[in-house]
Amino acid sequence: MHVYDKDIQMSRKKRVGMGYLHARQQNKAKTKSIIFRMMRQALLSTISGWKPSVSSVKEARILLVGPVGAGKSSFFNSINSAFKGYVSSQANTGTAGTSLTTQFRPYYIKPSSSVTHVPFILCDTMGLEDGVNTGLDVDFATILKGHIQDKYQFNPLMPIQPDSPHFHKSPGLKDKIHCVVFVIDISRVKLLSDKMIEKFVVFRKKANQLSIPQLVLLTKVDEACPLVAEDLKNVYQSHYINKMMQEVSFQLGVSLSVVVPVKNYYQELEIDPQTDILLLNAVVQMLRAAEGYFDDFYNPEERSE
Ligand SMILES: Nc1nc2c(ncn2[C@@H]2O[C@H](COP(=O)(O)OP(=O)(O)OP(=O)(O)O)[C@@H](O)[C@H]2O)c(=O)[nH]1
Ligand SMILES: [Mg+2]
Repeated sequence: MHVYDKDIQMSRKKRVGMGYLHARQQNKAKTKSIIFRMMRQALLSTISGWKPSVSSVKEARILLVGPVGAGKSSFFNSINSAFKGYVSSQANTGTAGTSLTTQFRPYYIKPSSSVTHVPFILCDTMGLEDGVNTGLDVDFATILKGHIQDKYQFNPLMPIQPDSPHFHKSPGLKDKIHCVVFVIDISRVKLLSDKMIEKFVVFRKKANQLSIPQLVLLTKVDEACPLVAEDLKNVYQSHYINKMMQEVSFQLGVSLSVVVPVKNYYQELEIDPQTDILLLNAVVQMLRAAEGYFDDFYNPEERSE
């Protein structure tokens, strides 16, 4: 055989080998993608099948609070996107020095063809600032008790007045907050000022007094760790993410089991099943926490406080 033919034969062998490997990798990626889609669908079904154990309440009201720019509004947009099946941006997001969100905004998520019932409302709020009272600071307890209605404009100079058109005089159990979520940018956990931590401690005390369960949502995990930016499935293996989860649990005095990492949609044009899985898992944790709140009302008649 001519040397030249041999070369061709070798390269053919190589090519076949490489082709085989390539096909195997493609199959693996396909299987992975199918599994992620199934997991995403299972989470959507779990959420839409969830019902509060108190019949007078149809949806869990989840309150998002946290520093300016932490990703509260983006979290609502991301969850809305996960339910819609495409990236949507109903709430305004971005950076503006002070809080971009200045109103109290309870957001409903519309059912779609794949999800017939969405049993929660995400309540977006104004961002907290170091030392400065942004308005939410004075209205926090009033929100928890269900007195504040959609589109209330926070006022740092004074709390909501009972004669305000946004003041609900006699809220029922369905109007109260059933779970508080502290939203924090994971890269800023180490940079939280004493004043901000003090605010969280005060908020936690108020929520505890009303027996409202709390969760900590750590956002922007993609920015915090290159391994996670490369592949979101590394989120629970990342040493840095783990360290920050422990740090925030210590700083705020919450158990590690209520600290949930997520990545929001912030620049993507299409949804991604892996991002959805983290986001929807956060919602499942929130509903489980809210369930703890409703357990207090199980069997006996609804209590008004
Ligand atoms: N890389 C990355 N950026 C994010 C993520 N979530 C939010 N962002 C960005 O962070 C910035 C602030 O996000 P917002 O959702 O507006 O934050 P917010 O907490 O509502 O801010 P205020 O309403 O001003 O208090 C935006 O520019 C977002 O694009 C995330 O998970 N990863
Ligand atoms: Mg906002």
